[in-house]
Amino acid sequence: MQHPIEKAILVGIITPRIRKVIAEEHLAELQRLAETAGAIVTRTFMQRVQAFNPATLIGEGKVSEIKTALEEDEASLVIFDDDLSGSQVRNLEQRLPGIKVLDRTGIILDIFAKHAVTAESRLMVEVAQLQYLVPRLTHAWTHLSRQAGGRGIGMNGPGETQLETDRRIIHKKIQELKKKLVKIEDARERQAVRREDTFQVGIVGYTNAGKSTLTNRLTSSNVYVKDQLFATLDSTMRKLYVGDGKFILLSDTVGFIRKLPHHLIDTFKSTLGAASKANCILNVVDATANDYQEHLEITHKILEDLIDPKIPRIIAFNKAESASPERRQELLNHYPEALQISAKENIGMESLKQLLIQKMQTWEDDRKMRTN
Ligand SMILES: Nc1nc2c(ncn2[C@@H]2O[C@H](COP(=O)(O)OP(=O)(O)OP(=O)(O)O)[C@@H](O)[C@H]2O)c(=O)[nH]1
Ligand SMILES: [Mg+2]
Repeated sequence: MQHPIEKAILVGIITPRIRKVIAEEHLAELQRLAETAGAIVTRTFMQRVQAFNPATLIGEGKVSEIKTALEEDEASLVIFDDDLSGSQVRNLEQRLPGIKVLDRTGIILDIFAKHAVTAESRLMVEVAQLQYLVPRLTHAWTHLSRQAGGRGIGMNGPGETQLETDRRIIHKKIQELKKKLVKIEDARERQAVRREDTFQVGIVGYTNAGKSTLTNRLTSSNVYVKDQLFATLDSTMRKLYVGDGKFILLSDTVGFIRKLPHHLIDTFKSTLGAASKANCILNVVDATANDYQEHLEITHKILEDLIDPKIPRIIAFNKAESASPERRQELLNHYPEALQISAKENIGMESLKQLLIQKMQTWEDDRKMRTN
């Protein structure tokens, strides 16, 4: 599912529930996703709707408008911020001949495929891609069986048989890949057992918040940092030395994003497992993001299923040096416990380190109490 550099038009939707500034933020994020995937965005469209059009998601008039824009810009790709069903993709592709129609999930999968490095994350991406494909195949199937119509209900057209075979092959492939993943995960589990004596901190948060930069800053390491979405896909563990030859293990993991597809979360659960094994969660939040509250909510929601609510959490607002004084005051008012730091400018690192050491000591004391 890799695409060469292509010109793309983006489409966002404002429903009555969504405020305009937030919708714009969502579309700006989609633009970053598209660019990270290698597309050049020529225009963005935003449509206000009361309800989604089941056939094409957006209204027919808007589809025609987009068609003209695609021709003018010589663009070959249209990307929707909202997820499209298989039949919506097909309907849109019919109305926009020669144009590739993608949605947010499709783009995220492309980026994941580009950024996966280890055998494990490659396998996970492959599973997620196949799962994404299955419902789309179903619709192609309906389409083909209809073409074979006129032969009476219950008479299988050739298309139907072919598609059923395709679906079976895909399901079988998914099962095989999952088996391979289980083996890798078992090995990971065995390693995890060995680490039980060490205090572990899971660094989590929205993509591009600065998790890897912070990991590097705290541990003087060289984790890949880039101003793009999903720079990190594979978890890495780094040691933060805290004196007396003791260390804390920091794990830097894949970032979150709104509308992260469910099957992707499920598939990536094992990488996030690094966070689920953690004795403390460090949630890094971009203090400069206008929708930082939504970032916090999304992170919270994803972690809900993964992490014991009793595990202590620290919120660190990163990029504080670039946040406005009003924003910093707002953060202070609403999150008095949270730290304001700058991983890039090396601000607040000592306080953060002390706080982590404090959490480690509490954890050690609890353990001693339990074993005595
Ligand atoms: N202004 C500012 N920029 C920062 C700070 N920390 C990180 N950045 C920048 O933010 C961008 C993303 O940083 P990363 O460390 O890759 O972010 P991440 O959370 O690991 O992102 P993913 O791995 O993509 O989820 C990079 O361009 C960093 O240089 C900071 O304290 N201030
Ligand atoms: Mg990273």
